[in-house]
Amino acid sequence: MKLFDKKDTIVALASPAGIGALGVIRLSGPDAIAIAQRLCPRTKVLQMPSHQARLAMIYEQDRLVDEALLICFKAPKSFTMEEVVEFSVHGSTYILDQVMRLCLQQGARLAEPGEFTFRAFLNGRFDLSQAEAVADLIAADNEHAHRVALNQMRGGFAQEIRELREELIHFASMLELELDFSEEDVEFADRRQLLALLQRIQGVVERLRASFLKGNVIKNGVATVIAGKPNAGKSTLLNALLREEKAIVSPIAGTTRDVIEDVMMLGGIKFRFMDTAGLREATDLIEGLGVERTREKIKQAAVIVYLFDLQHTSLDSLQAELSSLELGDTPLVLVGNKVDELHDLSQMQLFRDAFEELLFISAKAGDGLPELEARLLQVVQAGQLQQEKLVANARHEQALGKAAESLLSVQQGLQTGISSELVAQDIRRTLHFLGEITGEVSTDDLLGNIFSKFCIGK
Ligand SMILES: Nc1nc2c(ncn2[C@@H]2O[C@H](COP(=O)(O)OP(=O)(O)O)[C@@H](O)[C@H]2O)c(=O)[nH]1
Ligand SMILES: [Mg+2]
Repeated sequence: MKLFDKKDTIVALASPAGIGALGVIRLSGPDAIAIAQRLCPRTKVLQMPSHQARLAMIYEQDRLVDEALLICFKAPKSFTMEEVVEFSVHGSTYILDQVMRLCLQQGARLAEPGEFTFRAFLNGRFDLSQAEAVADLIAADNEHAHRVALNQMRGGFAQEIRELREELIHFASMLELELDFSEEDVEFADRRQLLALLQRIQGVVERLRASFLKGNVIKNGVATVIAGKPNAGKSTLLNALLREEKAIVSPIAGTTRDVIEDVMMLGGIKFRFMDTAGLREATDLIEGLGVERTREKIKQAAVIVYLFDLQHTSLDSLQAELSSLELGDTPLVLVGNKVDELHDLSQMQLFRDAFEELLFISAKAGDGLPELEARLLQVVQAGQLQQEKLVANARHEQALGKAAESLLSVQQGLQTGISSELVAQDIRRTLHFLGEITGEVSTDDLLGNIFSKFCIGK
């Protein structure tokens, strides 16, 4: 994709489209203030001080278009570090269209998605990870997500990475200097210090990678799969948790064929609940595909809620079902359903003895749901989500993963005494991946990809 032209003055609606009490139109670029002056010929816009609001009449020739509030932000003290103008106008779609049209007529062009933030990045207002946090901040729909995004926008872990990267650059150049003097067998780069630095970086990278689990949970929700045999009551449970009739409930086994999904806040944390097709030998093609999907979802889940019908399940078959799930490390919350129908107390005791952590609920009557919710919060360690500097962005996590790999080869290289040339190469790779996070290393593709996901006006 072609990257945005920086010499243009761009304009966009900064508030949501549609009718509102007010609408904000934002201009940025070398001609922003001049264009505002042409829209408001009776106001001395060019003489206005920066950062002060002023009432200004917008005219098209002699026709008054609107009474607006005007603020000029003079470069470099603006979001984009360019000349910026904001008009607050009355929020009718007609007025917004008119003012936009006038700005275009006077020489501005429509901003591309993310172009304001892109300019802020190019002009050095913040690094790439901070620019990405702007998008996260706007999308944040809960307290935790808001805090993580705000933190990241204000610098987050990027500063730490930048500093470590600087130190590493220093060593890389020392090593490369050695190569120039290779005849003379000198060592400019102290190997012991280099190893210590590498270990320090490795520690930071690993800590940040580990935080992604939490960061991702905060941003995208805890992927919680409700699994079990047909008729266990999975759809009933989903509906009860969401407090709405989302999934079809029926006594006919195999009713749910696709994965039904919705989000819900529990204790300030977003959970993505997924109701799935019951696990059994499918009786037709569509159900078979549904069961296949269930198995996929189980693999991707952060938590599995495994539900079974207390009355119609024997201990042996339950144990067999659980081992066939192949859960690995994924936490499991085991739930016996239809406790309202269970009158055989010895049966209950049997299950209780076999599974210490077993919860008894009635999805239909709503019994035991608060306990289930509390258990879910406990499993995701809600308390630990308070940590401030988290990696919440999948791109950052990937770059960290690659950095970790190359760091390992540098360390191995040093220990096995391979040539400085190869070590220097691996260090350059590490520098590259760390730099990708902050944007010190970037390609047009990468930038285009990131900023095109923003919406227009950001
Ligand atoms: N008695 C009783 N019946 C339930 C309970 N939960 C679900 N059911 C019934 O079990 C049948 C299957 O429920 P459904 O949610 O469709 O199960 P799914 O196949 O696992 O999604 C329906 O007739 C539900 O009304 C419960 O807690 N108690
Ligand atoms: Mg169902």
